[in-house]
Amino acid sequence: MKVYKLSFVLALFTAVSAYPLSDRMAAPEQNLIINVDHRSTVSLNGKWQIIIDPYENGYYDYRYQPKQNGYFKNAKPRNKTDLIEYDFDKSEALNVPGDWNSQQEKLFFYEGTIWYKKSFDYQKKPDTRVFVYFGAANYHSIVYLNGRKLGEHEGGFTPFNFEITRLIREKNNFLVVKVDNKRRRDAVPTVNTDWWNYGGLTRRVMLVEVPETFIRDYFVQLKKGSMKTVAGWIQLDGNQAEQSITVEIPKVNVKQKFNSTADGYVEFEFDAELQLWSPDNPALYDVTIKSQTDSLKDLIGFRSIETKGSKILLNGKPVFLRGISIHEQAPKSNARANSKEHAETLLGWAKEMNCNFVRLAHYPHNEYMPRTADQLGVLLWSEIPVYWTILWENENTLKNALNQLTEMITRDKNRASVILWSMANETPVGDARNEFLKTLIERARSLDSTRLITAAMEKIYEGENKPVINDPFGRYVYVLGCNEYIGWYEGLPDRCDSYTWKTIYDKPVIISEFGGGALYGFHADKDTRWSEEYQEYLYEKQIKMLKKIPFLAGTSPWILADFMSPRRPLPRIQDYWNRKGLISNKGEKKKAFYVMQRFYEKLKLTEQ
Ligand code: GCB
Repeated sequence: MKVYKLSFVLALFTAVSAYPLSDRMAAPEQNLIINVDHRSTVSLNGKWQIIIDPYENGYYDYRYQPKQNGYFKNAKPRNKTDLIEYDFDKSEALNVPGDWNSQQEKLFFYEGTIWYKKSFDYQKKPDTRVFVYFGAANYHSIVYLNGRKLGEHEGGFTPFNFEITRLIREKNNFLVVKVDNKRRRDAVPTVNTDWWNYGGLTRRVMLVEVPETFIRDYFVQLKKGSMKTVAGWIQLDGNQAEQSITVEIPKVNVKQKFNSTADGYVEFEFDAELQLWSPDNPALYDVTIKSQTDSLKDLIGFRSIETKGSKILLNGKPVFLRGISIHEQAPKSNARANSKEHAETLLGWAKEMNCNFVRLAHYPHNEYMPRTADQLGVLLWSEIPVYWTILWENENTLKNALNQLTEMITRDKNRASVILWSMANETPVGDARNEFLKTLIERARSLDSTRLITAAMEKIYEGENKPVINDPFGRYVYVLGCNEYIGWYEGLPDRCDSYTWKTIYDKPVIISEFGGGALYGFHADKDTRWSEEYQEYLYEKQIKMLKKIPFLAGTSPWILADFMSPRRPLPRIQDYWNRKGLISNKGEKKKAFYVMQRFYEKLKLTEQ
């Protein structure tokens, strides 16, 4: 890694936010390069050789101490007497990007370490820095190039990169990654979730080539509360920190000049006559940032998002979020989604249902999702996997959650589609939890003051059939998410008839989950669990109830498509699929899909 002057390093920190230095030092995201799609890159996708290593023999010796000569050395016998008990080049291969579980039957339930190795040659370019970039690896990774450790990363759903300018050579590079998806009680998420623990290099891997001093990060959005003032900042990375920088939006004749400080940082603000981005008009502008040493393009939409009482205002006008929740499950497949095509299919299905909103559950999805949502005009909720039973009092757990939050916001903060950052899902009420989540909110606000902050919470009952939203954490969010399963985990669908909802907050509420399971093609009467008719009836009853909630600002039922989960073993019905999808794992639409489609169509018409 490049060594910078201390003042420069400190300045990088100030550019991001005001959290304790010790904390920042530990955070690998300080180096995160954004907008890799518009950079010069070399793909490392494709076949990688692997070694399955359940005992971590390639890492620990027989005294359980880290080895000097682990598998990351990619060693070969030098003579016929040499003892080397592994050989990447004779080992099997897996596709990257891709989870390992869906690629080999023997890895279907596997949780542990797999070593990945990719060999490659590289044409060095003058005055160019090179980074190796991972879209995501689940869950914990240690990365080595040519036998040298580059660093580690924890968290399965956010990108990370390491500089390799000095280590990379023209011939025979070998990049080795130890990926471990063992669940841990102190991790984020913890041991218990309702989705498949897909392991491996689940997203793309590439080399990113940048000039010696480059534009590493920037924020270009409308200023909070404004519909014409663009405000933001730019962060250079490299030794030539003081530069003149321009921000150009050619379509509206914007060409603004600024000078970065000795820290390579500049804040700016200017007015522009912009068409505002919205689901009906997803206007995107070519924005180019040019420094003396670098130039980088992005495609950015401009919109405002606020709340007023129980309303969400998009560009100053109330908007009802006609949503659906989505897991990162590849369409018609038992694999994790990881491509543009997957994003287009999933968001295309949502649009077909007349949605203008999607909840990306329960972790940051791959970058194709927000980029495609920007293009298609879909509003997004994006969240981190602070789910159910996190260790609230564990300092490292908090650091880890903060880091994942930071990486999510760093990557996606220029996407107009993203309107909500969500801190947590269905977490138990308590002081330690509140403190933990408040720290997350502070971090989110310090990184991005323009978006709304939410969390999916639960209701309690004031009396039979009188649910009330009163989670004390509700005080700290802008929008309240509430998950409920009336008619599925709680009574039968008719129960919805008698419910009257209350909230103690004057804030918008999104019913961020409701639903029930149905096996596509299983037909019976509406009282028969798992039938499409039961699910259809449940949705009809839910909709009737939801229409009576005066403070409702949106809905994102559970869920667009069936998704894999080890919690769902019921033979011939579930077979390890959560069947609450409105679309089956083969892409077939269930009856309830059309119930939502009609409901949203009517809402859409009344809006116009
Ligand atoms: C929930 C969780 C979600 C589950 C869902 C279910 O409340 O937030 O992750 O998958 O219920 O299907 O039970």
